[in-house]
Amino acid sequence: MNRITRKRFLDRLAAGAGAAVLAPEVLLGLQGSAPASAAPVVTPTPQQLAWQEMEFNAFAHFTINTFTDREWGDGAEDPKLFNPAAFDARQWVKTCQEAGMKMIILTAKHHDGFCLWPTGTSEHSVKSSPWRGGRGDVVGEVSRACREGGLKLGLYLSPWDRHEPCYGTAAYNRFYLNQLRELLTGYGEITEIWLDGAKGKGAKAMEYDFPAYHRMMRQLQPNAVIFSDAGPDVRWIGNERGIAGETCWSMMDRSKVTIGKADGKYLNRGDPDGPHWVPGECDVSIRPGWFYHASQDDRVKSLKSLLDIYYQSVGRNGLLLLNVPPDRRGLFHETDVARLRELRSVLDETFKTNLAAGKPVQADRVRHGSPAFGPDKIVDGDPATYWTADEGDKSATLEIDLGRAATFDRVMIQEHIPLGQRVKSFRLEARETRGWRTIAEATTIGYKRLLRLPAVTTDRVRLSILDARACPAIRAFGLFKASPREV
Ligand code: FUL
Repeated sequence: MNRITRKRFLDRLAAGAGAAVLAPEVLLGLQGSAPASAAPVVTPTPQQLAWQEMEFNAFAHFTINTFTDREWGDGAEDPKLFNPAAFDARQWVKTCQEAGMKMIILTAKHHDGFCLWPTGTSEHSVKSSPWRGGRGDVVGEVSRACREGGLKLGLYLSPWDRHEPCYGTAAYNRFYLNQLRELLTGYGEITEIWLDGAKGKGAKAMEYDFPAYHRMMRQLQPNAVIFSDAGPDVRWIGNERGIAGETCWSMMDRSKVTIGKADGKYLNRGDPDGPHWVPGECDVSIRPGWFYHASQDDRVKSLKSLLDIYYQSVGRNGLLLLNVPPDRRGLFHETDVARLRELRSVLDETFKTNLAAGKPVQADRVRHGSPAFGPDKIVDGDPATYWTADEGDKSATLEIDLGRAATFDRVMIQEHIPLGQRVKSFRLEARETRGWRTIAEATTIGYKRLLRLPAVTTDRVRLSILDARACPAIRAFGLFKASPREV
């Protein structure tokens, strides 16, 4: 999205989004030209929209475990073990930027309790390590590098803490809040706060005061989105393979989910009737483990595997949070860096040319017959405009005239989600000499749906919305030919 269009888009979102019921007129500033929508549509906040637009972010699992070769530390580790020899947050940021990622989420504290910043709440931190003579601050260096490099910063602060002696008592909630306060006041803007629900079997019982945690987050970082199994802003997708449901709704019923005891299937699909907008985040590691292990240097995910994940996360209405664990030097490993570069260049090549861009489009219905909602809006490259139908229309057909035969094998469709997620099912057809042939049928679209198809050569494509929760609103449509390097 170019800068001006994006700004216009975000301004409109800020003006119109977040309400429970929105008619298309509201967002286009055409109030009064038609009655307001009565559709019970749940919509995102501007923060949730900006979050979803990021599409692809990095997770960085880095702590004492990096030096003990473990996935879960038990909290008894000697802080002196933490000593990255060549720590360079700018190398992380540069790698992420080149990969097209927009944010790094750092494990400020994992389950072992070791803090990557010089906290005043505990001695179990970088302060007690030999790194930078005990004066180092990983959170500080990563936040500075992110700001310099134009990336957003998110923080993971594990509620489960295996080191802190007061864990299991009410005092731990105060301890956790103090840690949160340090992190949310000391490092500038925090865009996402990641609340992991994990806890080992047999661990001490602890009643986390999530409402108090959330209150502090809202107060100190009102623009941050809060992640957990149950949101409130963004939800776990229900597996650690980075894969969203084939059907994936951004809505859910938060009251049906308990953090740490989530029903993975429910989270994976979302809930079309859910009263809350809580889009899915697909977390997965580029290696088998979340933390770096030299023994896994030859098990970095293949390009094919990363592409499969991309199409099943970003391409299924999710955000991809790909973990890239820094090594003992404090750097992203060369193999991971090379793989990310490869992934970016293949995706760029695949999605460089939209064969449908600017082509004539016809629709069997247009809201009020108004050009403001015309079908050309789905191929105009402007994220702020969209085609939509009249109130009560649950199906529609749009036909794209490519002018001459073109070959594609990737399809991209986006709903205009400031108006909520509406489409329940759709079909794609291609015109061939003997008539129309169905080339794909699928369910939800949401923010973005990507389809991989066997190559199709045609001069006309038809998109039929078969069913929707309310009149469909489509922002963008694209046809692409995959890079030959996609395997
Ligand atoms: C899990 C944790 O137990 C893993 O160590 C990792 O942090 C993953 C992202 O979440 O719940």
